[in-house]
Amino acid sequence: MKIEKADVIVTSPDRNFVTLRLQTDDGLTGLGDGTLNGRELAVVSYLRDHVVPLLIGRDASRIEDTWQFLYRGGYWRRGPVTMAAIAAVDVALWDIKGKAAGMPLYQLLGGACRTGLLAYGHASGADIAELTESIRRHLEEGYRAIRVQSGVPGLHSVYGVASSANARTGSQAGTDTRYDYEPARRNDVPVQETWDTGAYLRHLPSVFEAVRAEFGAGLPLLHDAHHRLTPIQAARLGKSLEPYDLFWLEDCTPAENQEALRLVRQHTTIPLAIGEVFNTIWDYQVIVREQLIDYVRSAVTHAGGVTHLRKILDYAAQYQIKSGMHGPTDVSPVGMAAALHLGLAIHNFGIQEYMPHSERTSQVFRQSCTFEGGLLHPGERPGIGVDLDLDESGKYPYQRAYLPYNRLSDGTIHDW
Ligand code: EZ4
Ligand code: CO
Repeated sequence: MKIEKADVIVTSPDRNFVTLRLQTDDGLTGLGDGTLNGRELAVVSYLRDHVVPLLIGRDASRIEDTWQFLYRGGYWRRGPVTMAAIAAVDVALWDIKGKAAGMPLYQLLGGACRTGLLAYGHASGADIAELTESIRRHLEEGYRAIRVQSGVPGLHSVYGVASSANARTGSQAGTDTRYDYEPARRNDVPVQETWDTGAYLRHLPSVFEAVRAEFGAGLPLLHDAHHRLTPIQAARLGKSLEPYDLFWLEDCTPAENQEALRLVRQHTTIPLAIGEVFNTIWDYQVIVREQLIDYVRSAVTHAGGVTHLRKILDYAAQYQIKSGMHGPTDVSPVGMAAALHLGLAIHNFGIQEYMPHSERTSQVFRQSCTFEGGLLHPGERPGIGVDLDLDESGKYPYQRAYLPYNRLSDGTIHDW
C-alpha cells in the first residue's frame, strides 16, 4: 500500500479550504484537512513544496512513523502551518486505513464510547431581543447547548455576533449568511473593528441574566471571550458569570501565557476552555498538569491530526479534563469528520462545537455525518466518510481573505 499520488486541492465554496488527497497504488484515496483561516496558502506551499515529494512511494499504512518523520525530520517543529500540514497527511492516512479495513475510523480508534456527540451551536444578537430569537431558532433546530455572544452598547460590531439583517433572520438560502461574522472576509485588507473591554465586562452579566430568565436553569450555555482579557479581567468576568452556571468560558486570556490561568483559577470556579490556536501537546503542558483548564479546544486540523490530538486528550484525561474541539466553518467537512470519529472513540469527550457548512461547501464535500436530537455522529462509511467532488471544487478558485482585527478607541491594536 504505497502512496502513489498526492494532490493539494484549494477550493473556496463560500470560504477557502485546503485539502490533501492521497492515492495509493492499490487504488484507495484519503482526504486530510489543512485549512488555516486567513493563511491558507502557507500550508499549501508547505505541503506542495516540502511534504508531497516525501510522501510519494511511502507505505501508507505507517501512520505514526510518517507523523514522526514529518515532525522530527523537518527539524523546525510546531507552529500552526507545520501542524496543519502534518494534520492533513495524518487524517488522509487514517482515511485510507479505514477504507483498507472496511471500517469507519472510530472503530479503528477503539469503537464508540457513546451514541452521539453533544454539539453546541452559535447564537448571537446585537441586543437581548435578537439574541433570544437566535437561541430559540437554534433550539428548534435541535441544539441542546448554546454559545451565547452578544452586542455591547457603544460598540459597532463585536466578535461572534452576526451583523446583517439577513443573518439575524437565519436565512439559509444560497450561501449561509447566518454566520456572516465567521468566514474571514474577502477584502484586500483586514476589516478593522473597535473594542472596549470595560464596556464588555459591564454588559455581559446582564445578558446571561436575561438568557437564564428566559430559558431556565437547565440549558447548557457557553461563551467565548476570544483572548481579549487580562488575567485579572478574566478572573472578574468568571466571578460575575458564576450565578449563571456556564458550561464554559472560552479563551478568557491570550493563549500564549499559560501561567495567566493560575490567577483566573484562584478567583473563580467557572469552567475554562482554551486552545483553539494551540497546535501541540507542549502548549498544554503547564495548564493540564496544573489543572488550570477543564476543556481542550484544539481541532484535529490544527493540532497535528488524529494521531497527535489523541495524545493531547489522553494526557488531559489523567486530570479529568475533557475535549471541546474547535468546530467553526473554517475547519473543513474533512477536518470535522475526523473530529467526530475521534470524539466518538475517546472516553473523555466533553462537547463538540458545530456550525453547519454552507450549501456550496456541502456540494464540494459530500459528508456522511448526521445531526439528530442535538447529537452529531460521523456515520458508518469506511474511513472518515467524506468525498471530495473535484468538478465542484474546481468551480471555486481561492480568494484572499482575512480575519478582522481590533483597535481600542485610542488606536492601540488589541487581541481579536
Ligand atoms: O475565531 O475559527 O470558537 N470559535 C472561534 C472561531 C475563530 C475562527 C478563527 O479562524 O473562536 O470563531
Ligand atoms: Co473560540
